[in-house]
Amino acid sequence: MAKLESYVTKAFNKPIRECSDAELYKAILDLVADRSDGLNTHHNQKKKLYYFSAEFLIGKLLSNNLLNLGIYDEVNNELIANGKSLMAIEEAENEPSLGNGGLGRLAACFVDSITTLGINGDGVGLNYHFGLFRQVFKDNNQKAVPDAWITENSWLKKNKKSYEVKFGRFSLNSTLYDINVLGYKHNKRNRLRLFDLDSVSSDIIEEGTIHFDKGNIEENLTLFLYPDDSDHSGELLRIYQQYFMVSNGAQLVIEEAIERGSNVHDLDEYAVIQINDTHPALVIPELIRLMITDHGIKFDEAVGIVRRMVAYTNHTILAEALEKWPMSDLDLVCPDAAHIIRRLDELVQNDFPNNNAVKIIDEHGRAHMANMSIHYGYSINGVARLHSDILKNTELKHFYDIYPEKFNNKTNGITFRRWIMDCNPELATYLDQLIGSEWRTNSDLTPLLDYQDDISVNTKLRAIKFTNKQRLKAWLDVHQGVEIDEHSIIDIQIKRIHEYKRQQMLALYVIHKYFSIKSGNIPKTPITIIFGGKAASAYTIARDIIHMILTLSQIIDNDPDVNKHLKVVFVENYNVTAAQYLIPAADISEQISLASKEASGTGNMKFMLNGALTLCTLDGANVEIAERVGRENIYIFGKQSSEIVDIYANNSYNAHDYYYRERIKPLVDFILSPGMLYLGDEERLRRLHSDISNKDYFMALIDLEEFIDTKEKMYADYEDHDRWTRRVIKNIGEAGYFSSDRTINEYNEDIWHLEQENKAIKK
Ligand code: 26V
Repeated sequence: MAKLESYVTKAFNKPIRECSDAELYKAILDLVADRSDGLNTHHNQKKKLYYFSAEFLIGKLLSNNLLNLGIYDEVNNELIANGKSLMAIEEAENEPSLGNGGLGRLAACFVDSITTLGINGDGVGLNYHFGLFRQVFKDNNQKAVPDAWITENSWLKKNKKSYEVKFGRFSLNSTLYDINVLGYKHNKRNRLRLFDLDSVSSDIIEEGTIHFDKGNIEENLTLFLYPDDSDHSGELLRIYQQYFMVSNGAQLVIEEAIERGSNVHDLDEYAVIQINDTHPALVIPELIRLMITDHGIKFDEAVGIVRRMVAYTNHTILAEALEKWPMSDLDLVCPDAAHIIRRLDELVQNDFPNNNAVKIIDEHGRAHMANMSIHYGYSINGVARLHSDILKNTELKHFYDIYPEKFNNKTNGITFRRWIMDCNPELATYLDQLIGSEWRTNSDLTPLLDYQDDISVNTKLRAIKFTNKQRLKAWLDVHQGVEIDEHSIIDIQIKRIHEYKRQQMLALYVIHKYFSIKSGNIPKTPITIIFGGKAASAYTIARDIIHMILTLSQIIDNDPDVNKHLKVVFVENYNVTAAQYLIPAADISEQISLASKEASGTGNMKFMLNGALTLCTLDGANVEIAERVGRENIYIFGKQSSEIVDIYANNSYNAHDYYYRERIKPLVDFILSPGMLYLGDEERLRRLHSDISNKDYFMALIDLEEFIDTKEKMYADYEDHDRWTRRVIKNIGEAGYFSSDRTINEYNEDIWHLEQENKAIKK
């Protein structure tokens, strides 16, 4: 039956082949909306999960929704029969700009898995009109411009619900938008609940920038995700956003619980809230406030209820990301919640007198959101085993000493729907042929391990990789006007730009390789090194790193001795869509953070699943990947996390000890070479050179020599194609553990304890 055709006829009254891609996008949107409305929510279940998160980096939804509804092939075939392509149509869809990095993408994988496993659970967040920002490159620099992703035809559906949020000096009424979340071949749906304000206005944004009047809360509240908080008005705006999110969310939780039969005294039997890092931590005092003022519950009872219904996930140990809000700011934005925070702190001080490390409000009058979340939540988890151990033994040791039972680990995962079925259809189909399609529901890829020595499988996997390289090449050409060699080794580092992730270390390797090729060592196979990622606008050194890499890439492009053998690409505006092209094409996955600093990483899992080999430090989930694939199937270098923790504790790192080494100094000094200074911005390059050679807080130089040697070995090993592909097979075969279905199953068993209709995962 021509399913799409009827929607096309209804909307445009013409045949499919005469429609534009934008029109077809609209028609498919209608089709999916109808199908989704036919699915019911879990209205018959008593308890519900609310995943509170400042970010949901969901990516484009068109093909993913078709896939999850099980009608992808049907619609695709109908389009093909009419000379149309789903891939082209998806170009008409803007990627929602509701997230920033790993934490946001994890939240998106989680809502997919929660729904697929048949758990009653919604995501709660904000509807940012212009997202984080769109990254454009100009004069080898990052420029941040508003990302106007919301169009007339989008997945957002206006909901009638609205709540009043009382700030200190004024009140605002919210608007709620929902986005349906469809699980894989499951007959129930959940929703993303995104709060917004009708009064928000783009008119206050300075043309072509992301600057605006930060004091005008009514008009700016949901304009951007993480607006610059380097001044006081910016910091206040962040708190306004957070309080707006949680006050709406808490009112929604209570209202829905009452609808399901709660008398609020038993709220914890009806709802569980997972707070994704500390951005939503204010939900704790807000729930208590609402129970007291709207439902006549006494403070002590309300505290008890909250203590049984809130759980907290920590995603980083970086000090800069541990939120501490001045009480004076909280008094201004949300005085009633601030008052409750003071009472919560008093309770802590009574229970743990003279234990300064666990106070909520410190001696400077700042409220520590993580501390509050640990005291008043019933669970605290890290996101990979190493990270959870560091929390227990180092960063949060004082809390572990008093609440050992609250601490647990939930190693991250990724949804296989998006990260193989959708982005790598050739590989997914080939896996079906080889091992049957059960992996699509149980994430078990171990049957593939039987084929490690099968030459035909080897050959086919390489052919699939080549197809994916061709697809990436075409996409880069269209989107950035960059040409890559589809026969080259594709070596990728994609993630937010941060010194601890050490993009600068990979850039120093590029300089090494440039010298090496200049001196006549021609690589057997050409090499393409691809970077992608945004730098926070106020993070100067991160922007310097982008500038250095773009300038370096230009030098290499301009050098006829080198440009046939080495190419460096910085993908503009890296996002989920870009990742879906990049990851399936990769041979080498760069996971090179300073050990102890990357809580988990999830890109590492996506690359592994798509048949890249990992080059990594023993950090985050790399440790667990290495354990599963075995040391012979992964490339590990660099200092161990325990060594790094000691070096920080003893303050014993001196960049000069490394900078002056014979192999290192020429590489770092190339940043200030005449060629670089000629093409680049002297101020940026000098600042970066000085930072790396004198300070290097995140120790790029400490592991540089080992990194270079390991990379050289890796490129040499690539030449033995059969052996390389054997190891690729081992990596894909062991990736099943990193399915977010496994992660969510663990959250549910250990923390949420909700009904779960679908247990189809293999442990
Ligand atoms: C903190 C801040 C503070 C300053 C303003 C903006 C901002 C934005 C986000 C954050 C929290 C960042 C935490 C985060 O994204 N962690 C990442 O979480 C991933 C999922 O668990 C994990 O794989 C990554 O290793 C970890 O860096």
